[in-house]
Amino acid sequence: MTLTRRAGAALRFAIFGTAFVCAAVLPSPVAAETGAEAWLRYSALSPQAAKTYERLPANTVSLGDSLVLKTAQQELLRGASQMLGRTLRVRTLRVKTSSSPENAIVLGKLIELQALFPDLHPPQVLRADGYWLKSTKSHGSECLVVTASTDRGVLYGVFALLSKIARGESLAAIDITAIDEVQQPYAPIRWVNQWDNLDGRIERGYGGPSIFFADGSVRSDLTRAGQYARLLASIGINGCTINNVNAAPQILEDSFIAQVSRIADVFRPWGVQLSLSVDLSSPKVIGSLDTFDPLDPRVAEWWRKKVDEIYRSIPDFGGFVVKADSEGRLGPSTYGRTPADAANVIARALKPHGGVVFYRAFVYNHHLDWRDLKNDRAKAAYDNFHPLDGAFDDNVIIQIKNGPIDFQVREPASPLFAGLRRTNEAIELQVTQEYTGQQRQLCFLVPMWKEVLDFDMHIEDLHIEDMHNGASPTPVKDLVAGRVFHRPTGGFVGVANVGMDANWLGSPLAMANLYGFGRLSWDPNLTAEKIVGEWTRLTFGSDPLVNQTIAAMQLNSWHLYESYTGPLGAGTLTNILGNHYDPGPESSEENGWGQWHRADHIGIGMDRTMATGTGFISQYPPAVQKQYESLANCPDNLLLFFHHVPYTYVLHSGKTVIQHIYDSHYEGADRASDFIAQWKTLEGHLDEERYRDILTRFEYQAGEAVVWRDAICHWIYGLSGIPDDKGRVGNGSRR
Ligand code: GCV
Repeated sequence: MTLTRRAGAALRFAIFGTAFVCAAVLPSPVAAETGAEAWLRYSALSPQAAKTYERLPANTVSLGDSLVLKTAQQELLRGASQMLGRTLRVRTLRVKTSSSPENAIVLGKLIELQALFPDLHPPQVLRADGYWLKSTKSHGSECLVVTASTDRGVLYGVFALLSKIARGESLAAIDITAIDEVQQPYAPIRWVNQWDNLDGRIERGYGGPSIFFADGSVRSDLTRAGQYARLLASIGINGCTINNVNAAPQILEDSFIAQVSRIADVFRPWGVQLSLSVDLSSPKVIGSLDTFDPLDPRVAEWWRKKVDEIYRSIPDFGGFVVKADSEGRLGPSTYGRTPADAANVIARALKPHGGVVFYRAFVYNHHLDWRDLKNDRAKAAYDNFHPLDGAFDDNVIIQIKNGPIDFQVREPASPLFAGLRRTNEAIELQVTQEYTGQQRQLCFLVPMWKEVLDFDMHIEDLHIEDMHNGASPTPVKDLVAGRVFHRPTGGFVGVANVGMDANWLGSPLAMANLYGFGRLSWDPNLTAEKIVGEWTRLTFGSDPLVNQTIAAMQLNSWHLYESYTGPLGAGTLTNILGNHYDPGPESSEENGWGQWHRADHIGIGMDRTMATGTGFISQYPPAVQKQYESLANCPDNLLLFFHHVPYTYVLHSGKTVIQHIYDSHYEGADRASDFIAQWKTLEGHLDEERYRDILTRFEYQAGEAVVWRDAICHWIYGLSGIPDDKGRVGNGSRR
């Protein structure tokens, strides 16, 4: 195999058949199913299935020696060894005058590869992080090329190849004489946020203590942090913010930055950039300034020096996340400044290094007067950020929660997605199930996220700058929410909150949400069915009964959880002043937090109409306003989010609101108990550890659904005085 190098030097390369074989230390196969391996179990294929891959080349060559490429090759060796029982031979590349053909899996950046295979031209431009899996022949040798424009893209390509093998994709798809697949990420920003505190606790974390911090310092053993980076890389996530958005200013102290750089070191081999949440008052609290006014030149200088110092320790540092003027955190309002003033001063410090600022749109007043029916927390993000559209520097990204309140079990898409046209945006999705069962109950969130990502905002005359090459704006017809970015820098942020628990999130089934977040960030056009199918196969193996049963349970779980915790868009009716988990509908009212459902003796729901309510609906484009403003057009599942109606109001379904609430709670509790029977059909079809663990969870969930059913039905009957038609609730109830 000979070639001419593009650079012009007439060097000739060949793969040496005699080059050394790397004595890679490969981990032993998964022993006990603790869930630690998540979707990267790489369990051994049956001999018959392994045979399907026998034409996979026996050698591997890496064109380059970067850390990430080395990781990619090690991962390939590990996967081939565990799944196929094959030890790939690692070949080195040397300059040679004559060719020595060798079948190989060749890893490397396209620019390097084209020197080796001059005829190799991808069918489309490979954008950053995108990859190309291509079979090719050269001088009689069969090669499978995994290439990309960046080393990180090559790593993603290796993970994709291994995932295909683990999922047993058909021979046609993996036939090295036929494979030709380009995958490109939809957006450049694919990050997770961890809400870890420096003392080791995690805000809204349900999977054990922090993998990064303990007792006010960075952990000495960062093994788990490295393993986490591997999991993230395997689903295309390229950034991780390691500390709580309610940030301790100490994170920016010199001594702490030195500690944090150790975490960056374990992320780096996996192409995961580290970033930090920062407190805007840091220049005053840990600096020696008497102000943190973003327009004060001393404050700008403080940020500049601090950022320079960080990059000296962490050259690939990603940037900052800012939560300000929110839930008691200080912000630019202290000095009468805007979020743009605050974001830009930090962005300008980061700009020379290529860093970005994620400024959260979660800015609201939690001391609203609940007696004023015109007040509405849902309006806050749009009210605060829409007027600033275009005022943010180009390395600022506004991070917007999927809905206008706060990760409730059902919310409409945030109108801010259509309200920022000249500003970078990222959608913030919550993987950790704060309001959706806290990993103790099953709630697969991909179907919920899809509803937002696919929601048509009805903007017809929009021009969007091409995300990836900065080309001139292209017109788009329909704007879906949260995934049509108007500017080149945009994407997805997931609040993950994994912890030290062996299975990361506290429940093996909850990991479908982390997997799903990564897959949607890569390609939001994937269906929930496809994603759950992949995840189940990777996590539980190939038994069709196991796959069908678990996938169906996951796909039904969000609607089920909604049915007994927050029907008709009323919110979760949970204890918002306490654990955000137990039923507590009274806790939403008569306080300033603004998670109101306005239930009284006559009716229930927030009137957010333009005609008589808070006017929130006016923040949407006209066609969406039309959909939500009128009772006739408003979908039942968001009715109480947008309208206050009497309990006797008749839904599109033909039921009254009160009867729907009774029925959905009783049906929900019954269906939760059906989960037990469905799970029991899997006994003997999967490992005992996970079978038992998950069974216990479903038994618990069935009990919790009854607790919710009784609490909400009792509460609403007490308010309305209207008994259940079916005699289950109210005077003379038969149950
Ligand atoms: C990190 C909700 C949560 C808070 C969280 C906040 C946020 O209010 O309950 O724990 O704070 O969202 O997203 O900033």
